[in-house]
Amino acid sequence: MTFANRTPWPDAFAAAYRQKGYWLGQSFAQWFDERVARHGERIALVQGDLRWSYRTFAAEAERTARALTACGIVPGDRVVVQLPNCVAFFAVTFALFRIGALPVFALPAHRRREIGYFCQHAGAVAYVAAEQHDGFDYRALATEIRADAPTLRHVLFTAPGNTSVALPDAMPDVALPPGPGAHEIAFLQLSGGSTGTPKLIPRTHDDYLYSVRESARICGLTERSVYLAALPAAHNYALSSPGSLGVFDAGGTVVLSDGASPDTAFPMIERERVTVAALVPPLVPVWLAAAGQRRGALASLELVQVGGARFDPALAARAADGFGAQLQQVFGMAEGLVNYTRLDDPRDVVIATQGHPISPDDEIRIVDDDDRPVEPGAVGHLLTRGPYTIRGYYDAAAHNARAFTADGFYRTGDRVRLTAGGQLVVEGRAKDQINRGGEKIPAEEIEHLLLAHPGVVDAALVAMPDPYLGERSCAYVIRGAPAPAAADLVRFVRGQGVAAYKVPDRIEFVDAFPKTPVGKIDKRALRQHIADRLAAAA
Ligand code: OOB
Repeated sequence: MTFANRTPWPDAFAAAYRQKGYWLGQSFAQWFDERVARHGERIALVQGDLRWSYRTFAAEAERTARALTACGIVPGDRVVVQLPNCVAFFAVTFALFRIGALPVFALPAHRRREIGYFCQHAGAVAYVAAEQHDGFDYRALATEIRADAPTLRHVLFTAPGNTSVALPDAMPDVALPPGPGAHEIAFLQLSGGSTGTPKLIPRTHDDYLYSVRESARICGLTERSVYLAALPAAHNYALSSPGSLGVFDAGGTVVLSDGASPDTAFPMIERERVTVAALVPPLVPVWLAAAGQRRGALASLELVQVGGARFDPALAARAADGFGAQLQQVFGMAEGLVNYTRLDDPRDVVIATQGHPISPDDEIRIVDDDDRPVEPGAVGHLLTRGPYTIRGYYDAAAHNARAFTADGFYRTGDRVRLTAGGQLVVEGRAKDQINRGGEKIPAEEIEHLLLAHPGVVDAALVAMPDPYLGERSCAYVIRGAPAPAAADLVRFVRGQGVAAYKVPDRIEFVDAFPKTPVGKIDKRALRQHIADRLAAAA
């Protein structure tokens, strides 16, 4: 099957990646069958008191694949999957892999605007969600998006408990299609984004499985590994770095948690003897404080990963000592490139760097504003190309021309430097995005929403420092008449149906914006302005 909307690797690169054994020509379904044959009776998934062996998992995925096929889902179809951390998420995902249909991995926090956009942009034929989760009614959301998503034929909900998707029983003679080729797109991941509309990331079976296998190896996973999935399971970090898929690669166990607070997570760690947990930086001080009070709760932990946002070295030093487990930093992106500190790296490397790439064939360039390499050790823009980094977003030709160099390097938008030892250190960001404790807010998307308000003349969203989340969002607004109050604008943005984490944390009214010499809004000056105000108030 060919996709007009993807940018494949050039033939010479693809051939080299195969020849070097990175791309094995194996689809997710074939890889999974191997795991099931090898680890059949081991426990793959734990959700509360429910335990699925690899064999049960495979049977559930197969049953779901037949039911989805009976519904008319065929290879190449896109299906928006928005589920909390539950076994149904894995049954549906692996059912779609088996069919060769493409999950579009939404996050539970996404709302009408995001989900509606994914359905339209991907031309999705189905949307799968839990009826209710975390006090939110996804049935109402489904009704709203249906009106504007002409391709959407099916809305499917999980049964109570989220252990399966409520589907009609398939006719016993429903035959499954032969399954996709390894070079085809397996799913669409979401980009954190910096533009007005989110971008979809096409990942192939070949490229993703390479990153999964290597991640599992780098993180030392074995069939003894017990991984706590406390961050959203569909996010690239929790899915593949090494995440649930890395655990399945090794034949270990994934323990599904409905949240990452110590109250929820610690009892599970204790009960299931969890060995690996993945955190974002804001959770670290909270976990350290709770660990101090509940000695022994984390005794089984061997590896604590921290990634997704800037991790303060002083906090990293506390984490290296405070968990009684090995610390690992993870600097990755859904577009591909993932860096890890290694388990045998010296302590200073683990504390003060974000590690080095998975693959010897991950190409790294650190450049100035004119794409010229910076001096060794200097800070510059990170560009990358390699065996699991995409060459283009899904159906986004104009954006791709900006987001990739002519020779196929992805412009990550991150500002980094390379240490003498070969590790990357993230120093900042050039992309117009706020990283709110690991959750990414594209500034332009929210500015666009603010500008839709009749009382807003202009708007600029910037990051403001926050002791807990690292960054929160502050919207600078020039008002017209009638002048809205800050609370009106917050309500207005929320009312347009965006994820709560994207709603501005603070609104500042000004008469004019500082401008750069070329006449653009000077966001650096705005960030400095709000940082100074917060410091003065503290
Ligand atoms: C992960 O993936 P995304 O796609 O949500 O976000 C990627 C961006 C990076 O470009 C960078 O700006 C930021 O998130 N980031 C970090 C970081 N890890 C990610 N910034 C500073 N320090 C870090 N350690 O966030 C993601 C994907 C796979 C594994 C881990 C994280």
